[in-house]
Amino acid sequence: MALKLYGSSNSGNCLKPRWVAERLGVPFEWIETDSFTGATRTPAFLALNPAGQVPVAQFEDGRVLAQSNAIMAYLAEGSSLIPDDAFARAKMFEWLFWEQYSHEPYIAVRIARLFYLKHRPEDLDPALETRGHAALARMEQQLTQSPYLVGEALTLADIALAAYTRNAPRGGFGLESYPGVRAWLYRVESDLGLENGAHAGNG
Ligand SMILES: N[C@@H](CCC(=O)N[C@@H](CS)C(=O)NCC(=O)O)C(=O)O
Repeated sequence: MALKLYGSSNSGNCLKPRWVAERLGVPFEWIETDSFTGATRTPAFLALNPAGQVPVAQFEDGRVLAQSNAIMAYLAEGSSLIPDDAFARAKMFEWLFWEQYSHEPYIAVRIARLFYLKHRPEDLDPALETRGHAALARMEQQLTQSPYLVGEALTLADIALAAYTRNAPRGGFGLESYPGVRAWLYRVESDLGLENGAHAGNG
C-alpha cells in the first residue's frame, strides 16, 4: 500500500486525514496507534515522528508528514476540498489555524478528559467549558451565514472542524443552542458518508 496512516480511531485529529483519503479515493493502510497506551512513545514510532504524536502519514518513498491539517492539505492538493480562489483558500486556512488554537485545545481536551479518561467535571479547568462554548458560538455565527465554513462547498475547514464538533456532547457541550452548527454537521457527515448524529448523543 502506497500510503500508511498511523492514527487512533478515537481521535478526531487522526480521523481528519483518513476522511480526506476516503473522500478522494486515495488508497491507504490504517495502522492503529493508540496514544493513550504508549504506542506513540516507542523508539520505532519516535523515529517516524519525534513529536510522539498521531496522526502520521508515511508515503511510498519513505517521506513522513505529521500534523493533521498538514496531512489533509497534502492529500487534498488539487482537489475541490481546497478552493481555487486565493482568498477563499486563505479563509480555509484561517479556519484550520483557528481550529488548532481556539477549538481543539478546549473541545477535544474536554472530550478526552470526560469521556476517555473519566475525569469528574468538577475536577476540570472551567476554562475548557467556557472557551469551548466560545468556539461553538464562533462557528454558529458563520454557519448562519453560509452552509459551509467557507461559502457554498465542503472544504478542509469543514472536515477539520467536524472532527471534534460531532463529538462535542461527549465533552459536555450540548449542541441544542447551536442550530446552525447542527445543520452543518448533518451536511458534512452526509458529504463524508458518516452516520448522522452517531456520536452526538442523538442515537
Ligand atoms: N496538532 C496535532 C495534534 C496531534 C495530537 O495531539 N495527537 C494526539 C492524539 S489526538 C497524540 O498523539 N497525543 C500523544 C502525545 O501528545 O503524547 C495534529 O493536529 O496532528
